[in-house]
Amino acid sequence: MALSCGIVGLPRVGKTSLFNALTAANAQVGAFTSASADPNIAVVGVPDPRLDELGKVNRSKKITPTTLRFVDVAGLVRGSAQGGGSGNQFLAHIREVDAIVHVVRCFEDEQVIHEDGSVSPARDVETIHLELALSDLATVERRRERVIKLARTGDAPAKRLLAALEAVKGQLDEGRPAREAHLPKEEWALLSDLNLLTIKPILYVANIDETGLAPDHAHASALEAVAAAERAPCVRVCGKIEAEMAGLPLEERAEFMEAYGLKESALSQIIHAGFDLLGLMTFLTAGEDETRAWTITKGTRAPQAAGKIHSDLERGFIRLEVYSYEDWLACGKDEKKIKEKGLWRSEGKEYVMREGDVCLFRFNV
Ligand SMILES: Nc1nc2c(ncn2[C@@H]2O[C@H](COP(=O)(O)OP(=O)(O)O)[C@@H](O)[C@H]2O)c(=O)[nH]1
Ligand SMILES: [Mg+2]
Repeated sequence: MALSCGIVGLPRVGKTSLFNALTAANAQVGAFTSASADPNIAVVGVPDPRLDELGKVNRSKKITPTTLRFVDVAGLVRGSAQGGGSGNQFLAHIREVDAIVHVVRCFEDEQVIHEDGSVSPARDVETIHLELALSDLATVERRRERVIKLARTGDAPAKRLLAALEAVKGQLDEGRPAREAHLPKEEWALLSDLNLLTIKPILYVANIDETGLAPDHAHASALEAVAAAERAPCVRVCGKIEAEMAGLPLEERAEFMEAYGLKESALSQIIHAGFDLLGLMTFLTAGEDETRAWTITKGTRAPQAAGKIHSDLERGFIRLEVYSYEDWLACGKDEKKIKEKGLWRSEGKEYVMREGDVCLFRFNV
């Protein structure tokens, strides 16, 4: 399963522009479109120059990047939870995402109507937080209704679940995110199937225009302050410019970006911040059939990493033969030299995987 991100934000903040920039999918973008319930969904290959290099040298028939799935839903408006706008039914489409990408308008443009009449990142973030909390509150209350009778009969698991639900409800009632409830890990596990939105990690995206690149840009800085207070990452992205650019061939895109002073593409920034946020890393496999990138959680040991490729590799794990991509580059992309220098390692079951490991798993089933 690809890692998935749900894009949220008020209407006309640039969610779909960002989605298009990320996916080059050209979903409908509009200045006055009403909220449509159907989400845009795209699976995007994560660009990784290491794959291209390894693939070339290994004469690989196929190169397979790791992927990210983006879901772009309609904008939340103030009062969505009470059925304002088209309500918040569409949030169901992002209940199962791994992380939330919260897009906030930081650009001024009189042609594009703002839901609340002016650009104000901190206020907009509050609006969305509240709507997400209210949506979770409804979910929690529904579950509570169902479990409360059983809990009253003295059923122990039901009582435990009820207590956890009430702790979370206490936060949500105040408009606070569920994640701020003080619950032990085992209690959180009881709530996992609720797929609460306000426990998901958030990545903020300041949607800026060219002026937003200045470090002291007022709107972007305001959003960064909000994100910092929540210890959440925040990236600045020119959604519109990048969406326009998405249709261009790669070389022209680079020129375009340079002309605007953009250093890193939206996709690349979001991938970096997102991987960091979720504690993820990448290892690589290279060969004639396929060169491929694999996503794992930091701290994963060799057999479990092997299990990502195939369960047989985990079950029958013998050892991992591995070198680092950096060493491979330093050795002129020559595996023989890596071996000569003793950089071709053989690792056992306890080995903790490192970013950029190029791996060959030995197994026996
Ligand atoms: N001036 C300006 N307009 C933008 C920017 N980003 C998006 N827009 C425009 O804002 C409108 C709404 O964008 P859209 O991506 O559909 O917003 P969504 O409702 O959040 O999905 C469109 O007309 C976009 O072209 C930007 O950075 N600057
Ligand atoms: Mg949209």
